[in-house]
Amino acid sequence: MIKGLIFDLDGVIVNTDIYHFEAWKQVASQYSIQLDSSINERLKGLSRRDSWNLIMELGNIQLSDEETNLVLETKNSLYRKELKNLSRDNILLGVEDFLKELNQKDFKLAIGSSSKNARDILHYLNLSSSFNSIIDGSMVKNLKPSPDIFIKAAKTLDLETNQCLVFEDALSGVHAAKAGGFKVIAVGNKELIDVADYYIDNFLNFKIDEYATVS
Ligand code: B16
Ligand code: MG
Repeated sequence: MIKGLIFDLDGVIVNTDIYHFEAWKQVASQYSIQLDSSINERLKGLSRRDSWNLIMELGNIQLSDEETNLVLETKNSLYRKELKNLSRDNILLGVEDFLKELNQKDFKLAIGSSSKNARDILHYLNLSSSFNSIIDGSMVKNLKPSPDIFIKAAKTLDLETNQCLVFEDALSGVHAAKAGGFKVIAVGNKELIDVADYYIDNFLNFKIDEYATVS
């Protein structure tokens, strides 16, 4: 019986994924690396450092640790500048009503995000109080595709894996959820239809009761 729902943040609750990509494009262009949208799909869900490692691999460059750290700081400050303009318009379709419904029905809710900015984002959007637990990229050692974030989220909800559903928009996140033994619903990314257990375009008309006994 499903009692808890674990949500990825970027790309599931809020459309910050476009801001990540814009910031990466700017940083990569400094090294003459051009990023296209197929690369963005591969970056989604990865930690900041893993994202940059992938970009360096694609651009066939290597940087010292010191310069890498500088790049990561620059990317984060470009990204955080964009976050200042976040408003409720950035919340994805159907999310607010769905969260309200789940809170009323006494489901336990968690965020399981690789982002170290997750708490700030939820605060800017006034959504923090909708969740019983927020697990972000600063709270576990191994980020997605490792299952640690989702396992920790389930633990803090005091639930077993098979009592939770995970919502994800990224391949790394779907792999993370599956590796942890969770049932996973892919949101808004049709490329995940074959790897996830279920697929939805968005949360409009999502009927939680239809999934209550899936595990
Ligand atoms: P930060 P999620 C992930 O968040 C993003 O999808 C990914 O693009 C980003 O690199 C990662 O967070 C780290 O974010 O730089 O803010 O720590 O999708 O797991 O909610
Ligand atoms: Mg995501």
